[in-house]
Amino acid sequence: MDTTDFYGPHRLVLEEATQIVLDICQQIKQEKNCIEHMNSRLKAPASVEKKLLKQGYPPTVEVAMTHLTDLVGIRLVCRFINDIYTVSQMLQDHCTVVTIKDYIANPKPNGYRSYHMIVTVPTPSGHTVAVEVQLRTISQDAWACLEHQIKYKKEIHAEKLVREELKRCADDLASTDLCMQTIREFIDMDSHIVWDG
Ligand code: 0O2
Repeated sequence: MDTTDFYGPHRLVLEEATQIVLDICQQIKQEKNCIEHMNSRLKAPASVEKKLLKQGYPPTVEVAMTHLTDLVGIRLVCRFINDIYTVSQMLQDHCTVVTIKDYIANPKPNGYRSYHMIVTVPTPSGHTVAVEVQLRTISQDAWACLEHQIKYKKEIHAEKLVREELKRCADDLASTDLCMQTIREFIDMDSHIVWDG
């Protein structure tokens, strides 16, 4: 089913919430210059139905509107790990935070790293809407895109090997992200030092 048919009049409310959070993120981006890019999506109807059925609910949009907190998803891709925590703090000044899952401090066993926030915002039409905000570095985003593709591949002959290699890449990228963070801190510090000789 297509997104407009599935969401019906609820789509407008979800789009209002999307715009409110995107505007807040845009403001943060301008203030701090630490968001590389951002995008948003409404959860695909098939994904909504699958999730509701898994939780034992009837797969209708009305049930989704009351039970799911990730119908609106916003992804913010940052340059450095520290930027993620800065943006998260700033978001908390503008939205009500429901939950935070820090898969950067606590990566998933497959190597997935990302920082997930569920926030709520009031909309002009008088609703309170939950929005899932995912914050990642550029390399975490590249890794998650590649890993996501595997889920949709019907058959991978060397799946175990592929998963092991992906996990290794995730750990290497995490280590590189930390090095890049250190280099940036050094450059920032360096610009405040007057070198003699
Ligand atoms: P889509 O297509 O965006 O809807 P659940 O939502 O039931 O899986 P939970 O605890 O609500 O569980 O969500 P969690 O762990 O915070 O993560 C949900 C979203 O994070 C996923 O959305 C993915 O976008 C992303 N994610 C989580 N784990 C992984 C992973 O191992 N690999 C990748 N590539 N992405 C991950 P949906 O619902 O799967 O997708």
